[in-house]
Amino acid sequence: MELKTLEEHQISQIIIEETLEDWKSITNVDVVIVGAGPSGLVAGKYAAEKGLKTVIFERRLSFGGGIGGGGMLLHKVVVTSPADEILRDAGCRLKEISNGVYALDTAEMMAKLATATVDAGAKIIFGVTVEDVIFRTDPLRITGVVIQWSAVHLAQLHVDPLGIKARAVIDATGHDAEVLTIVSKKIPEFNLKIPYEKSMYAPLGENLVLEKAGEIIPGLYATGMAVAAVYNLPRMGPIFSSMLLSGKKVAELVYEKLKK
Ligand code: 48H
Repeated sequence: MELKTLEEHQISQIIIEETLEDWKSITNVDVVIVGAGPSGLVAGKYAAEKGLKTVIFERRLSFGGGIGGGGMLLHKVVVTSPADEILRDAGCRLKEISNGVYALDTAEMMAKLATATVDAGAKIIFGVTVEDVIFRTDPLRITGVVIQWSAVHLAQLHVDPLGIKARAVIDATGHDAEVLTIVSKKIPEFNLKIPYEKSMYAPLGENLVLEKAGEIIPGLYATGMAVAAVYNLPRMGPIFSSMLLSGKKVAELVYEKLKK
């Protein structure tokens, strides 16, 4: 077997040209999703399946968000019906514990959800932090996000960011609801207050996160734990049904809005 080799600069050229081709298209999209945790991945999968041009910006160099940590680092996750359908749709194998109650490995859930999202056509970009939003007035609305390399943030360098245009932005940043928090601090005209989540009450938290997931202010949606932060809803611990179902719900709401 003869191994094909490349000169170092040829490797660099391929990376630079291929990356730039993607980035040209990423600067103006239908949907920006902030965070590649469970809710963001599911939102990305269903938005892309509907034909929406979708990009997920993830601060870290991996996907899955809080899935990998399971419950106190134990490598199983619990989901209940009908959220199991989303996981089956992504090819996950579930163990039925009792009627409508399932468990699966954290690694399988992360890997297969991400594969399904990528296969649906969503782009996941690692190492990018959303640090601000873009807005317009008349009517007042969110029209995009402001991004920076996470490494620049970590090094605390003063580097100006880039702006990305999006017809819809989804905050899937988890407990801190980072995008919504930025809006609450920087654009008082939206009159948005973020009370953050309540203490644990799993059944109530699961139901309310699913019920309240949606468009919070024009152009900006919340899914997953970000919903709990906006409405002061109880946390639910390591059960992921409402994370998955709220991701799907938000993707469908965005599609309904954008197709008009
Ligand atoms: C780019 C960012 C930014 C940013 C954050 O925390 P996540 O897993 O979020 P969810 O809501 O999909 O799932 C929550 C779940 O994991 C969980 O914590 C539960 C169910 N807790 C219940 C309880 O009681 O504790 O993922 C968020 C992702 C992460 O990967 C972050 O790195 C990323 O978003 N992120 N990416 N720019 N500004 N902020």
